[in-house]
Amino acid sequence: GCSTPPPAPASSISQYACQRRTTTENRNRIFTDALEVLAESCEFNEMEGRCLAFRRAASVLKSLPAAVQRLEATRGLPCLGEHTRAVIEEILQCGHSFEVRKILSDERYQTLKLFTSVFGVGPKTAEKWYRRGLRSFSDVLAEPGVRLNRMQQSGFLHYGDISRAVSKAEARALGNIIDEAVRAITPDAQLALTGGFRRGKEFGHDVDFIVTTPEQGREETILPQIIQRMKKQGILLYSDYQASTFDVSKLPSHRFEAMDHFAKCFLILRLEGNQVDAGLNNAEGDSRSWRAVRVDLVAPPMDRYAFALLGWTGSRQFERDLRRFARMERQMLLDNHALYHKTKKEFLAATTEKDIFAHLGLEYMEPWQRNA
Ligand code: TTP
Ligand code: MN
Ligand code: MN
Ligand code: MN
Repeated sequence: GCSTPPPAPASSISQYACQRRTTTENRNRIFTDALEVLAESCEFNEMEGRCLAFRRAASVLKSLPAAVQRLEATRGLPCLGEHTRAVIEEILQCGHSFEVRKILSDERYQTLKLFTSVFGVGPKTAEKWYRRGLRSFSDVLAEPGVRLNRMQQSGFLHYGDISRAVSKAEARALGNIIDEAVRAITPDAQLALTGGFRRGKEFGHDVDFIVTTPEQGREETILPQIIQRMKKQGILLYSDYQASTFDVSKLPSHRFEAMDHFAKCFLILRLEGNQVDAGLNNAEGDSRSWRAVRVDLVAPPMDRYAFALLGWTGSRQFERDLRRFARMERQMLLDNHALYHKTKKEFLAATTEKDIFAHLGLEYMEPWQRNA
């Protein structure tokens, strides 16, 4: 290149994702995809520190308004270490990273990636299967020593459908179905889309909803009722319901990245009106008018709604950095239930997400700016 681009105002970019506006438009995908492979490989090898470092670096690159075209453009950016810079430089020079290529062709990485792509199979189980010498789904399913739990059985049963991305149109259709159920059960309930689709993503791995009721305590019974209704409608393919273990007297929770205590369910639903003809490229001619979709529902009490909505909207990196920012910069503890001021020893109430950002002294970020 001949013309030198103006240097990025690197010093103005925060190390915290909650102080960067990150849309779904990622101009640095070539780099962030590579860094995410490195992060995942670290995760499989239980190197959490390095994993987080790669994820933070990828997140910074996602927030940039333009593609990185020269290594100098990354000077002054936060969270980019030596290793990340070397990967970026290699990609700039050769179009790919040799280290990433090596990981992608590694049998252990490929196998763990395959196994963890099954609903209900985490890194621990995947590792266990790998150490048994299992390398494929047919290996797993033929192994007498492997006992699949109910979730994993459904994961294998609906593998083709639930590993296929969910579109915005499909998310909308599911929203209508759930809204109808909620309306029929409790007309004054509040239902909202959350997760990746609330952030404006075009595709997702599931669809996330949050539901609450003005009547305190009523939210604890609404999920079992929704589940019952869907079962009667014949659209419930799998349901894992977890009753609330939320206890105000146990706040604040000090657990990092722990799941919240609200009533929730992880579902697989049958969605009618399949737009793709499944029979087209299928030797068995398995043409169906429906597909299976993963759906998550969470039901916090109304006075926790803003915290739950903020927590479930994500992205995961955005959430991590919100909590880290609260702890490191404000001496506060944030989780899906509450915001607690450690030195003042008091809870900060909130009815909207804007209240929480304001308590934290952060500029408000719209959901579509939280794709960190
Ligand atoms: P996901 O549905 O896993 O992720 P996503 O919607 O951002 O992206 P996609 O589904 O398209 O892959 O989680 C959404 C958010 O919900 C995420 O920030 C983590 C949060 N979450 C909780 O806070 N508690 C929970 O128990 C679960 C399951 C998720
Ligand atoms: Mn989701
Ligand atoms: Mn807890
Ligand atoms: Mn989810």
